[in-house]
Amino acid sequence: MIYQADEVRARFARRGLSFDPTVEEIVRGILTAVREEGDAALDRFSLDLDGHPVEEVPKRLWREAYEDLDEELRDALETAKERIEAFYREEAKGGFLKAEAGGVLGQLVRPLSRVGVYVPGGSAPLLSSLLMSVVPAKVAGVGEVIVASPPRVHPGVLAAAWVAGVDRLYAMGGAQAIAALAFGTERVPRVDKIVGPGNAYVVAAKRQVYGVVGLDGLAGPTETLIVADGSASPRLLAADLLAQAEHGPDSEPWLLSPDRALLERVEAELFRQLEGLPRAEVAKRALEKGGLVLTRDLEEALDLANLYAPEHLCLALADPLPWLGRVQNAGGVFLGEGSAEALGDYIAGPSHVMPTSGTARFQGGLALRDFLKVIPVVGLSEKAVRELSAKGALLARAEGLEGHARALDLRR
Ligand code: HSO
Ligand code: ZN
Repeated sequence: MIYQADEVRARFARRGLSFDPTVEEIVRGILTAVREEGDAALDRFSLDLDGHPVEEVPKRLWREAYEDLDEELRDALETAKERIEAFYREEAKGGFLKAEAGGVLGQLVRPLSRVGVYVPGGSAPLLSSLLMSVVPAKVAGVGEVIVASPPRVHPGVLAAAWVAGVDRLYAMGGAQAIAALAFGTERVPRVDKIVGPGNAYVVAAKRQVYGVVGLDGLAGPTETLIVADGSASPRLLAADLLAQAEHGPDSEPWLLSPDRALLERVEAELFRQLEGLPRAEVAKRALEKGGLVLTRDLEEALDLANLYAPEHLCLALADPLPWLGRVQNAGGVFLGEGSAEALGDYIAGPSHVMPTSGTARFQGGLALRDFLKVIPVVGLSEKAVRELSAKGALLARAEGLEGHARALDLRR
């Protein structure tokens, strides 16, 4: 089914995370119990919901999982890790201290002390998600990175923990894992920030603990929007849409193009390639969530893409670079049909943890600065103190805050 641009515009403009009141309520109960009872509640929920008590998985087992991997997979994991690391090393992390009339003004940049990374269990063991959150945290200089992943933790995830240099790993999942990381329990140390995607319960829990801890963002189902011109290969486009679609029935693959013949060929390719895809059932449902959209021209396609604010924006264009200037809202941009989103998922370099559900309107993909905080520094000269205090006191009195004004009057 090929939509006209006007048929999707209102839907693109309206979208956003939704919150299920039932999930919110269940999660609230779990968070309160873990906060009040610690490990006892954590184990109770873990047994009830995941069939296992929470346990810390010792490093020895990560190393064994790593050594048990076949050599090629081990090499791929190492390459992915090295590329992510090299990418984030490029992100400047220096603060500054600048002299100002006998004093200084500046910014200190400090890594967070302890970060919790949630790695979902679910239908596919996302070992790449571990690398994509842990490696940037490590490059930023985070003191301790603690991973939570639902039991039984997949050996691939353990091996990735070994490669990435995780500090501690707990077999725990769901809202109870988020609670343990946010509040701390007897066994699980409290973290400063929680990052990583998860299911609806994890997302609800993250939202509810925000403020107690920092967050990278709230992830909804994953999505890809491709803008293509007539130069793009229908086979590659269909394959990329299906790679997106196989994630889950709610993930959204979109293709926007002014070229009707291309859309028709992609539609035919989709049916062909669906056959024989192991996750075809899931992919079919996702394809209904997204769609193919005929636009007037590429400008309209880019405007719609900005309105949608996709997690992944793929520009399958003969000459994509000039269009980059038109990109306003996207979690990550993939230039040209060679730079497949699936390469970004695993090995290109930037973290695949990117904003979904339209949150790319206000944030980009996971970056080094998500693991850093900026601390302003004020060290004024005596002269500046005298001069600024008079004006400061004036502003304080305009606010009716006499105590502030007097503190400054004493320095005039
Ligand atoms: N495309 C997913 C990440 C992923 N894909 C992991 C495969 N493994 C969300 O960006
Ligand atoms: Zn993916």
